[in-house]
Amino acid sequence: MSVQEYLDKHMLSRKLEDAVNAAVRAKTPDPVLFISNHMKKSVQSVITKVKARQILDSRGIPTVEVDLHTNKGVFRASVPSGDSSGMYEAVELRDGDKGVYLGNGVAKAVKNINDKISEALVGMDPTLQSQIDQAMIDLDKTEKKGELGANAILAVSIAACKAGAAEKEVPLYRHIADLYGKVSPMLPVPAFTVISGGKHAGNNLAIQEIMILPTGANRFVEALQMGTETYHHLKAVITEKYGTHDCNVGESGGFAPNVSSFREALDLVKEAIRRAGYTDKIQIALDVAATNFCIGTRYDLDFKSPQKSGQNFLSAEDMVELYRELCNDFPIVSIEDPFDKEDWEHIKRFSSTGICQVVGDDLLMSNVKRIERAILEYACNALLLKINQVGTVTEVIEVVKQAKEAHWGVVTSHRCGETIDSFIADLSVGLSVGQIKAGAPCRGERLEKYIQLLRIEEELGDQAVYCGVDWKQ
Ligand code: 2PG
Ligand code: MG
Repeated sequence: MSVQEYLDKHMLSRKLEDAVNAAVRAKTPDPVLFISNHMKKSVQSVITKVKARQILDSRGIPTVEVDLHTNKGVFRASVPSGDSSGMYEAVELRDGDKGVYLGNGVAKAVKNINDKISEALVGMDPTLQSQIDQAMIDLDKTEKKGELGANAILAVSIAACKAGAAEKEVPLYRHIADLYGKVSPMLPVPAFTVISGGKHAGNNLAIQEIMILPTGANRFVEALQMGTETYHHLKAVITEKYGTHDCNVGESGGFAPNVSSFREALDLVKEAIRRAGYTDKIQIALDVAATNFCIGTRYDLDFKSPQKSGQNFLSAEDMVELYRELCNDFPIVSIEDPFDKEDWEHIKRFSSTGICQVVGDDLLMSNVKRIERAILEYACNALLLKINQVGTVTEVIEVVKQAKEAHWGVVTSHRCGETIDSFIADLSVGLSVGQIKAGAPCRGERLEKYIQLLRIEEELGDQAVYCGVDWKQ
């Protein structure tokens, strides 16, 4: 090919001339940079390669990280993983070879990305999120993404979403809002985990998480300050009462004092809020994760204490009464998984009291059919959204729509095994969900989400709206 033929084939003379003219019109002080950006924009972005690797989550358990390459850049994402898992959620593919990472390796999921998914997506436009997600769903062919692994699919889906935002030159939350079909991003109220128990900590407390919600803040930056100050006051309260060894923390950073009852733990939190000066401005949420200590139809609140386990059971009726009393004595506004995940009868009964927001996590497993049933039966009134139980960004958006159409609250959630990916922060702003729980205001993998929310608030400036008292959205 001659030089002239090459120039003609790529219409280089015309494109260069256009770029030069644009630079002159803009009177830019740096024309070379302007021209190079102008030329770059005129090229459509396509996925050129998807490369995955096995990394570790915050618990030291393998998970998937992916680099999605386009002709314009490299976009990275990783997926979290949790303790609770069930038959209705998307399948997390693990190798099962007990000799390697105790069976938790994700080499198969990584290989699926590097071979099959990469091949299927090369050449696609990263702004077309639903087409990318559908291509992976089609390739997988199973109902719960068990062939390729939801951990493989979600990592790629998030990375593509980041690439799509970059191609549009908009912040990630804005791109997500566009995908959802709405335009008013809002900063969610954070639910900071301050006390950990259940499967997340080695103390005797049955309940998994006690969280604080700075609903009385005016801005997210203020909410972060209020939550963090209270967290530190709580450390002092625990130290005074039990000594420093009870300030060890659980998997998502909440303190794990060796308290023996819900009430004892809540008293500590109430006192910390008082000392911080935020009574009436900070409210409390619980994740009971009651499935973990439901034996038959009864609840063993001492399930982690070898001497007492199996001796003191509460019936579901007793649990309803307990919640009623606690909501009366403490500023509790939300309770997640108050009963076993199959105890539809009592969660319905409890929700009908209207005492507080009732969040379905293990109950729903972010599964469309379970959510549908819960909506029809008025079983709960908020969704705990765990994106790795869903598997693609497009389906996550659909699930949020489903919950919002039923006028439910939505809580975007971290998992106990987290990475430093802050995608859920942008997701919660872009979808205006109103609530996010991402652990304590400490530990890098938790903070990354909260700090991303700070950055977003700063970037939105005067346009930033913090949900605050409207946290239920
Ligand atoms: C939960 C989550 C997050 P896990 O139950 O809400 O705290 O825990 O990731 O262990 O399922
Ligand atoms: Mg939960």
